[in-house]
Amino acid sequence: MGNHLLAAHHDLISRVAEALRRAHHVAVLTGAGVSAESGVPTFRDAQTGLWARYSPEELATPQAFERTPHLVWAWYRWRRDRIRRAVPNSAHRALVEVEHRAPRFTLITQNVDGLHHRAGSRRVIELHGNIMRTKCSREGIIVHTWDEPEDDAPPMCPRCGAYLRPDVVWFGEMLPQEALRAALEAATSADLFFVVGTSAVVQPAASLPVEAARHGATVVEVNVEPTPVTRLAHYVLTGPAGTVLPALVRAAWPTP
Ligand code: BJW
Repeated sequence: MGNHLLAAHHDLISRVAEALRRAHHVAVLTGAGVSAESGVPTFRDAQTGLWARYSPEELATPQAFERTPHLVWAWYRWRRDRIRRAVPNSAHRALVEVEHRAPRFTLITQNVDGLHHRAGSRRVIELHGNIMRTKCSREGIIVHTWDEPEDDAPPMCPRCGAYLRPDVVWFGEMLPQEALRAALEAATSADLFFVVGTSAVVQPAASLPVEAARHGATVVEVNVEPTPVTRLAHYVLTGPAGTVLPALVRAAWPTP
């Protein structure tokens, strides 16, 4: 976002910054858009490159892994490579700053890329797992060391011989129950709830801002385009998270 756009936002940024300074419990829900400026592709924006012809619904399901394990494994291997090369951006870093400043802070992410942790966020609720962890597709046990086969075949579980898979949540699978409980508790107790870089169409994460608003939180959306959250948000900051969030932090806590 250019300076002229930030100028147009000035009044809005000041008001949200004031809310940020006064908040007792700030909760933030992030999605793929927060990592877009680190070069990690989002799910529902126009896909580019090798995987452009597949939708997430065709790859991120247990059925896809059963039908075409090589294809699904190759997709995750490709994504892990990109994520390893990516570095956290100014949006991730601004959220670390908010964690340091807010009396209580909860970061809830749908992202599996671990970039919030790498930026320095300490407590992160990962709703959809982590792409760098691997588990047995039969028993669900986390497997720490395994050999990457030369071809696209998924590696085998050293205990039972079933395929290994990434420890992420696919469509039709339950979210980690403790993570979901903690996210819901945060959404219903926060007084300020940010929704950053998510299309807000995937459940149950998409219900968190709705619950937050129902329980009295001020909801702030940061996104480059409208989403289903836009109509319930009290403030909508339109622009890239990597520009909007640092501007907000600077306005809330100006450095001398
Ligand atoms: C920027 C930006 C910049 C870009 N700055 N912004 C109730 C009703 C209807 C359906 C369901 C329901 N309950 C359950 C379902 C089914 C299903 C579901 O929700 N389907 C919908 C699609 C309709 N949900 C599930 O199956 C969930 N399980 C579940 O509920 O279990 C119980 C149950 C099972 C069965 C039946 C009923 C109940 C599991 C969902 C798991 C989602 N998994 C994935 C893959 C994870 C692994 C992996 O990474 O491969 O999670 S799918 C994918 O979507 C991934 C993401 O975390 C998730 C959300 O995507 P996100 O982050 O919002 O990304 P995008 O690309 O969609 O959006 C990017 C946004 O950024 C855009 O808005 C851009 O504008 C913006 N942007 N640049 C700011 N610089």
